[in-house]
Amino acid sequence: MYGNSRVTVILPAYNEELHIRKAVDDFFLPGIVDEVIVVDNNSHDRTVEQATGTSARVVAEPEQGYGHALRRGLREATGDLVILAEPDGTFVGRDVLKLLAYSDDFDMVSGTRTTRELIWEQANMGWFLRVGNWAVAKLIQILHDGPSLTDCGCTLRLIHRAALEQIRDEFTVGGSHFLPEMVILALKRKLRVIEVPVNYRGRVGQSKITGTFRGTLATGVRMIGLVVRSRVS
Ligand SMILES: Nc1nc2c(ncn2[C@@H]2O[C@H](COP(=O)(O)OP(=O)(O)OP(=O)(O)O)[C@@H](O)[C@H]2O)c(=O)[nH]1
Ligand SMILES: [Mg+2]
Repeated sequence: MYGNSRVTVILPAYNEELHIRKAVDDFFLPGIVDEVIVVDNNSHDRTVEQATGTSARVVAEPEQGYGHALRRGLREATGDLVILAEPDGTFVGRDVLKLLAYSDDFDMVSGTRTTRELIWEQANMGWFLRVGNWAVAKLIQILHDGPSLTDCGCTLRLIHRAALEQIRDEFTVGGSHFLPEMVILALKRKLRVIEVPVNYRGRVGQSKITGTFRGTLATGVRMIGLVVRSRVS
């Protein structure tokens, strides 16, 4: 509980057997986090087996895709404050506290991973990714009249249930460019959005989106297309 609010953490998982248990333990902050949901997205390793032995609730999302997995988690969450995270070791469980602190004043609190002081040495946040994430975030900020935005792809974020209910019927993206759609819908509804710097560490296990230059570029192009299209439509 945070004050009188129940807190849910969602962990989308596609072949994350190596770290899923540790991630659940790390995010289940005693006395604060009430529910952790692991969304298994057709993993063909031992992710489900590993997650089943934890205190998380495991749900299966058959529709493949980062966005589909997160949207399923958002539908399953029962908390008043809903947090998206990842079970790959890149985020730090205690950073949930940073999001919660700002949730007193904002409808949506997104982490940003482009703050140099919080990027760990092993993190996959080299020059290209850092500038790319920053640039697409600035495009969202400018085209959609947003607050200062410095990262378009940080999964770690919080949304109030009441805010989520205003936008969730309008989600359309099931792929890797889901997050910009979430922010743009929030801005269109005039929800109060802010970013806070969070730790970003090296990944455990194999990367599925930004592990290759090709994958990163494809996601970036999809994101820019969405940001521009949703401005003119
Ligand atoms: N790419 C991808 N990720 C999925 C899918 N379903 C669930 N996920 C999870 O979504 C999260 C994001 O994928 P990652 O491979 O970590 O991509 P990333 O965070 O951009 O990059 P790295 O953390 O550096 O690998 C992970 O927790 C995945 O397990 C899917 O179909 N595709
Ligand atoms: Mg990741």
